[in-house]
Amino acid sequence: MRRSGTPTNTIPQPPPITGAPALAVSSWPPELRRRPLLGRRLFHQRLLPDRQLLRLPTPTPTATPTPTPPTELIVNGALEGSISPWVLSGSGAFYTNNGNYPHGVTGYMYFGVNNNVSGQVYQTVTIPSTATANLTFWFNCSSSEGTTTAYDFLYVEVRNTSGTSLQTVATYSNRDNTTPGNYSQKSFSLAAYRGQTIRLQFRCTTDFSLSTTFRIDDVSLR
Ligand SMILES: [Ca+2]
Ligand SMILES: [Ca+2]
Repeated sequence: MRRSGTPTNTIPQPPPITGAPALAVSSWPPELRRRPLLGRRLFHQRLLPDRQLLRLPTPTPTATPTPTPPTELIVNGALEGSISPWVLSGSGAFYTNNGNYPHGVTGYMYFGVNNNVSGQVYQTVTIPSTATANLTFWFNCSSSEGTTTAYDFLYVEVRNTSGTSLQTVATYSNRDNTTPGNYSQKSFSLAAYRGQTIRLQFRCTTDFSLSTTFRIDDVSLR
């Protein structure tokens, strides 16, 4: 393609700035005459340092959003030092701060162990309406039962603050048998309970023979 016209060295001039006296480029110092745009600005700034008079835009600082990590809603989900503030009851629920099969560090809760027992551990938690409400925990089951039929159970439950069951989130049994300490992480949404105060509960029942042990550690709700 052929260009029309001839190249020009003309430097475009900015429009005159209202309120500032016009100054001929020829009256500028030589170092500014070579750069008329900068020169005009410098002269006007010297004469009219007020930025508003110069009509120069004032930079607006933009706030950089800082991502906030989701707040942990479970207290002592790692079960270290003591079981507090979890509430334990029944003949088939236990806590150890120095057990052989933790998922993390040394403390964890465990269930079953003996035949014909039941027991539960719960924590009361208020889920903000803005929370993602994702429940995670680490689970391990070891059992003398076979894996064909479920006889011994661990339920993960949401209850109201009076203890009435609202939902069984998950059910595990001797069919989940693996080696002691071989944990797997489980994940569930409790988004349905945003804006509510609930009990998150682990509850166990065992039958008359062949024992099963369920272990729970590192519980998180965010
Ligand atoms: Ca632990
Ligand atoms: Ca059993």
